[in-house]
Amino acid sequence: MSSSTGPIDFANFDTTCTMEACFTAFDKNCDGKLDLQEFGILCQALFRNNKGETYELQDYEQRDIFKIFDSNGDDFIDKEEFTYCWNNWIKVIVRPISAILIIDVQNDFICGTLDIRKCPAKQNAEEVLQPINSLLDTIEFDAIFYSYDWHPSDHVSFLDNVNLRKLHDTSPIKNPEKVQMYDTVVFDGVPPVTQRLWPRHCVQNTWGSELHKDLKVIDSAIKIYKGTNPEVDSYSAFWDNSKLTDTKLASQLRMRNITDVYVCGIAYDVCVGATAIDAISSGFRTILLDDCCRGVDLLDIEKTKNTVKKNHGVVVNSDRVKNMVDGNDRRPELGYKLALHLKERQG
Ligand code: VGL
Ligand code: ZN
Repeated sequence: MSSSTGPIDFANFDTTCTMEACFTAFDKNCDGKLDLQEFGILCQALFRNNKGETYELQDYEQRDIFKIFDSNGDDFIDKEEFTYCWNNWIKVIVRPISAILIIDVQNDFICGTLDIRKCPAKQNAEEVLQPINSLLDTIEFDAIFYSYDWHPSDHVSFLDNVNLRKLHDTSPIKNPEKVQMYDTVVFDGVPPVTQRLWPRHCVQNTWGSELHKDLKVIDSAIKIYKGTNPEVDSYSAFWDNSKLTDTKLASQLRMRNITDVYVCGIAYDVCVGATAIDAISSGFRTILLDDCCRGVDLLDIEKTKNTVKKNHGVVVNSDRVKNMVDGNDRRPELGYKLALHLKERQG
């Protein structure tokens, strides 16, 4: 990171930055259009944080973004192209609309039947409560969602239900007597279903499926229930594992014009990870809150973070959220991903 001051301060967006003023400020040679170099200077002013540090945007990323907004391909961004860039890209980066998704902060994962302290990483899920509550206390999110793992009693993921269904020929374990906790099997069906087996947990309307009593619950928040189909598990709060049914979370977010999604909760490498990946593929700028998550397996937690980063999401601690929500800490990864998404939408 280097420190330099741009000609336009996006931190004072509402008072000093009109589209016209911005275009003029970056059109250094006053030819009525922006070339790649002028656009690069704009990017430097855009991708900065509250400490005045500029984030590095790779040259290829800058070129990719430039090409996306140079829709007629003449190597300049003219006024008309800039209008589109301003409304769909710059405005989102400087004035994001933010939602927080609080994933499965339920008794069973913290102190019940699937207490993750007993899982390989031996993490204590209770530790997510304080940082999540603190975020809810200090930050005005535009929308708040709580997801519930919400299983019927005969759910396919419960080890003690393994005898309710036939194992498929391709199952790594074919004898139901031999199947153990956390094993992965394949159940018969069209198509066959791959399933990891967990202790009975989060059964609908039981104490185990309630949110932890110390979790702050905002009245106006929206609740998302998943894993309700007995035959299909659902790690992500967007889609079940077979992508058969969506929970309406994506449409709820779009209805509210949400651009940025902050994901936290339990379990980091299972439901939180699956939700973050689906958030990215659904076109939301996605931020994973590292200190607000606890998980099952350390290696899988590492893989989750790497997958999110590889797909242009960001992984941060919760102390960075305030400035990001306020548009005062603007990450190039999220800007790059948004540009790619806009290109996809244009076809
Ligand atoms: C979860 C295992 C089984 C989770 C749900 O919420 O991460 N993990 N069902
Ligand atoms: Zn479950």
